[in-house]
Amino acid sequence: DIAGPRDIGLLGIPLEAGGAVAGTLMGPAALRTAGLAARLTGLGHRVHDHGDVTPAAVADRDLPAELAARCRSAGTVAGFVRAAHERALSILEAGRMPVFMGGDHSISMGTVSAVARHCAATGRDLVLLWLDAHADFNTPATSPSGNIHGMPVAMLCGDESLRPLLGEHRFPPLAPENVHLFGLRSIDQEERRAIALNGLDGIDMRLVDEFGVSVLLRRILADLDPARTHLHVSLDVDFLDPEVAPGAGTPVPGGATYREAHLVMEMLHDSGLVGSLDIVELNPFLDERGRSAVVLAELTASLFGRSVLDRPAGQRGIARAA
Ligand code: 6HN
Ligand code: MN
Ligand code: MN
Ligand code: MN
Repeated sequence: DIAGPRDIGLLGIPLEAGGAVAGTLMGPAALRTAGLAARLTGLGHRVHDHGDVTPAAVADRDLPAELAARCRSAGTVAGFVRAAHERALSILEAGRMPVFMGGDHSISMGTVSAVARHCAATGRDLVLLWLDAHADFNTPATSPSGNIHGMPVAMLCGDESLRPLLGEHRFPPLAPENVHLFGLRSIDQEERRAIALNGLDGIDMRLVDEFGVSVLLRRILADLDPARTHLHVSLDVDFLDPEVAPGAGTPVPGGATYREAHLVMEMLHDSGLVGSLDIVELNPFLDERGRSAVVLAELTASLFGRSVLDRPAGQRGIARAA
């Protein structure tokens, strides 16, 4: 439950090799400059900044030849993924709620796999909410780009060809029905087929337009058992419309508005189910005067309880008040 004061652990994972556009390595620094920690302590939480990970030394030749051939910078990505996994696990074991600051989206191979291990050890069900324009469900065999940031969901669902990126670490793969892709508006052809084949829950922008984020998110949350569920939220900056957050390397028009994104975060807060968060793909080099970094910091504050008016428990949302 994140209703009361929490012990929050920030971890920077300055990786850019998983994407095609340089600059996401500055993401953690920009989020710190945008005042992320102060916004959270201002809400009454305790915040410990664990600094940035130091990547493990992994060369392309240390990986299966097929993987290294099909994926750009596989060794560099593997070094960050392994280090992120180890640091994430120790933050979770220390009882802190981790906020992982990317870095491109391939960091989630390290962070979410660690959360999956922690959940298995503590008897909880891991549910993944992937807020993103993209599905990130490519594999080395299907990817049109070879960019690893388009593949983390496949890896987390157990794709064997991507597993060597994590080295010796083992984790229980996510069940596809526990993966909710939210905000979709750009999918590759084979990726689309794989989503249907594997039974992932996909919520595209057409559904958001038709029903609104509140109905769609409530439907996901209503199915979750509060006593057992650990909800991991992976927030890609391109979930937002590029007009709201221009600091994105793979922008797609037609994304979430400023208020839609805040409403998602506010409802997630009220659910009390969120146990960990990734903030990824922020590219400060493409940003305009830091405004995307500020938007992401504000959204994180909403996830941790910032609200316009006080909303006593039991009076949150029409459904429960009625
Ligand atoms: N992201 N589907 C495209 C690819 O190259 O696989 C884009 C992936 C974007 C990844 O936004 O995290
Ligand atoms: Mn725990
Ligand atoms: Mn992504
Ligand atoms: Mn994306």
